[in-house]
Amino acid sequence: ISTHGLAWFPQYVNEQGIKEIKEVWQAEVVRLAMYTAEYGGYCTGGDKDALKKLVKEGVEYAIKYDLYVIIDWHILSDNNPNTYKEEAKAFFDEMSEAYKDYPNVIYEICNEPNGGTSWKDVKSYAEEVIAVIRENDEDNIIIVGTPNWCQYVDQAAADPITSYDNIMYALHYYAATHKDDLRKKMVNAINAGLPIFVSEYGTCDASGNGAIDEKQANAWVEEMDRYGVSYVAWNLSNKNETSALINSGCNKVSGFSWDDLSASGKWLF
Ligand code: IDC
Repeated sequence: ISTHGLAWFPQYVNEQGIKEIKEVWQAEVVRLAMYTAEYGGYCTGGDKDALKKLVKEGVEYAIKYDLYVIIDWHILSDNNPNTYKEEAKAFFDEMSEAYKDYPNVIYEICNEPNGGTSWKDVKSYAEEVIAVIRENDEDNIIIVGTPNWCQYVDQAAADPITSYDNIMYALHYYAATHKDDLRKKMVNAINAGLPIFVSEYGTCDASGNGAIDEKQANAWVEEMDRYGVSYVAWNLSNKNETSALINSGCNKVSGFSWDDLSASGKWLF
């Protein structure tokens, strides 16, 4: 399960809620989504100390309850991860120094390159940020985003990062938008030897809204299970949008009942 943007929905990072992600939802991984460039983003006037504090609280609860936790540098409107590369290096230097001894922690260094950002650009960014992380933390998993909102895994498969180990590549889908073609890309990349992590998906369309496509959502899960691919649902919030797992009228931050869940929350549960 992924949080929504931590700057907007900080309340879901709470001990009981994270505990329930493990014990009630029976998820094995929680993703902490920290936007870099949107309103209140880490690199666009957001409160850096408050955001880092939230990330650290989330990580510590995840460690306590034996979950994997993804620290997600959530680029989106900044398009190209190189836009805030220096900030990313400083951020991951601090995080990897803090968590090098906890295999729970996974670093996702660029959510979704987009806007025509090439794999070459992503790869050069990744090699610089990975170098910083590996100075501190020699083996925790690092997830690298792929071009076109994490759909062009074929480009990464054709030219993977070879100078470091334990690197995975992100594929993201929204089931009402991305169907057979993207599933084929996933399978081809896996067959080419690329380790894929679906660090974000939705059952609705790519806007995070619109109708749920249950048939496609189930087809994705079947295919991911067939290949042992891990997957993380967008998003744990009560925002009034289809992808939010909690109903917009529910203000609880843990202890959700069946009726508190949205349709996508019910599907996931
Ligand atoms: C969406 C949120 C929405 C928010 C928007 C812009 O659901 O509430 O207003 O971001 O910040 C992604 C992105 C993810 C998107 C999601 C749905 O990683 O940030 O969240 N999506 O559009 N990629 C494909 C879809």
